[in-house]
Amino acid sequence: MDLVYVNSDFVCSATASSDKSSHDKGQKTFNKDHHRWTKVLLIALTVCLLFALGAVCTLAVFMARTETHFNVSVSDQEHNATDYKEQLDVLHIQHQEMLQKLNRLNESSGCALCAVHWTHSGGKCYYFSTVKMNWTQSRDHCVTKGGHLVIITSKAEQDFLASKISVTHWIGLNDMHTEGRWVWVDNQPLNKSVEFWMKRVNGNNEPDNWTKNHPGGEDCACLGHSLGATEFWNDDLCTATKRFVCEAAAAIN
Ligand SMILES: [Ca+2]
Ligand SMILES: [Ca+2]
Repeated sequence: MDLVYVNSDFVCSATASSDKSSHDKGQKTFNKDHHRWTKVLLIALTVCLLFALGAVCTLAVFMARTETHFNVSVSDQEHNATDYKEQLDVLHIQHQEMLQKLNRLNESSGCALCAVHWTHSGGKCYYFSTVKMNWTQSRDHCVTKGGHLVIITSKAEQDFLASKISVTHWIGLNDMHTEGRWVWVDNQPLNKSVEFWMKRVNGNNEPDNWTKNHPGGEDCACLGHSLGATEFWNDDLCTATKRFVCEAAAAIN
């Protein structure tokens, strides 16, 4: 019986030993696979990181080049703008000098830069009427003379015209179609930076669209006021009769 038990122990021991050996082998296999997959994952992760790093570097280089290009471009534009402004200033000075020469030439030699009875100034010709007409008649009369009711585009022009008249004259400005929207006879809206409406100390400025004597208001502009001052603009009743100023291009301007 003891032999049987001994054999039985041996069998059990052998079986247990065999199971342990098998378990160790499985564990080793599992560890090997685990290490292999860990290595693969690490390699893959490293490759991804290298790609990401490469992309970041490429993006940084691209942005640096773009910024450099943008800065150079802005610098060029600023330089060009400065050049153009200087050239424009030079041209403006040359234009003014040429106009002064033309004025002197016209005054001294009687060269026909303008038609008879027209006065030359600043490359334009002006006709100061001696007869009175309402605004519409004045406008049409200027056209028949080859010009148009005067369009004032600068302080110099305003000063020149004001120096030439002693009574109010129609100019080519009206707000007939829309009250308060002043337009010149060439349909250009009044430039708010070049307007010379009469201002009064008491605040009763022009244009006032005065309706006391004429309910329809005042829709036509004139240089000077009927009360005397001629250096500023006033709005008046379009059917009133006044002298007027026509304008036309000079033969050389
Ligand atoms: Ca008006
Ligand atoms: Ca008025």
